Amino acid sequence: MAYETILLEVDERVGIIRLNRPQALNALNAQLINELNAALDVLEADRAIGCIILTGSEKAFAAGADIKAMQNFTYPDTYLDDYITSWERLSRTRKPVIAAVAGFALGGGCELAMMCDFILAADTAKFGQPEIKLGVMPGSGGTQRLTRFIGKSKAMEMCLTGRLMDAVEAERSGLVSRIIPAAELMTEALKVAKVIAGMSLPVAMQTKEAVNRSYETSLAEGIRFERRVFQSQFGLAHQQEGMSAFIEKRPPDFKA
Ligand code: CO8
Repeated sequence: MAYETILLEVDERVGIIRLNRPQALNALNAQLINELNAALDVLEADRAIGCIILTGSEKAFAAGADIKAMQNFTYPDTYLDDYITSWERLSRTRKPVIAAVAGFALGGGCELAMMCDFILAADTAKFGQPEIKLGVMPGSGGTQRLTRFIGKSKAMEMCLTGRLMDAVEAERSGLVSRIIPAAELMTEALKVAKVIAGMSLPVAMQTKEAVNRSYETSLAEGIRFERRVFQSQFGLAHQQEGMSAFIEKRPPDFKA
């Protein structure tokens, strides 16, 4: 498939998806989301890919849903077309996904970043849910994921006022895992992605699933799930390889 609004690149075992609508600060429209979803399908189907990076430009990860495209929607349009439900595809990705965020991650852009497994932020990153200023509220997880990540008080303030949060505040609040100087963002993101892609792919996918399970279930159920998956990993050749490599003082090779 030829992409017009994203760029897809592969570096060793890492798939890199770059949002690419520079004229609109990567504002998200139906074409971009369809292309993003198609690229995710391609990378998920390719067993040689162990980790995915989602990124934007230096100026914007994504400045939200495309306001010009949304302006004339009616309620029957949004309801009957189930508007933005297909935008959640990213959150169902089974392989690990890192968001590398520089510049604006606003509205749907912030929500897209939060659908990834963790966020590496450039020191230029700015996060926010400014939908309320447009007369709507967040529609793709902003009121839910942001609240779980940074707590009720701060999420409520951000969603009700639309104020932006800089990278330092985002790190302090637990929204991002680390801040990186903007010029080094992609080098560092790629380094981290290659570490993950060098692990056993099924174990990395199961680890992701188990961590995500903690948001959806009770502690006892979550621990039961973790225990069962952990036990099943003794059925993988990768468990033998990882433990033998440690004992033999050599790096493990999980490629097979
Ligand atoms: N939609 C459409 N176009 C946009 C958007 C957007 N969200 N953001 C920026 N642009 C366009 C501008 O219109 C401008 O185009 P033009 O040159 O043709 O006028 C161009 O990008 C550059 O933008 P600015 O001139 O405004 O650049 P500044 O550096 O002055 O300002 C800002 C940057 C602060 C980011 C500013 O552009 C802004 O406030 N943008 C809107 C942010 C916003 O309100 N986002 C929320 C949108 S609503 C939403 O996301 C609902 C979520 C739905 C779910 C999504 C699921 C994933």
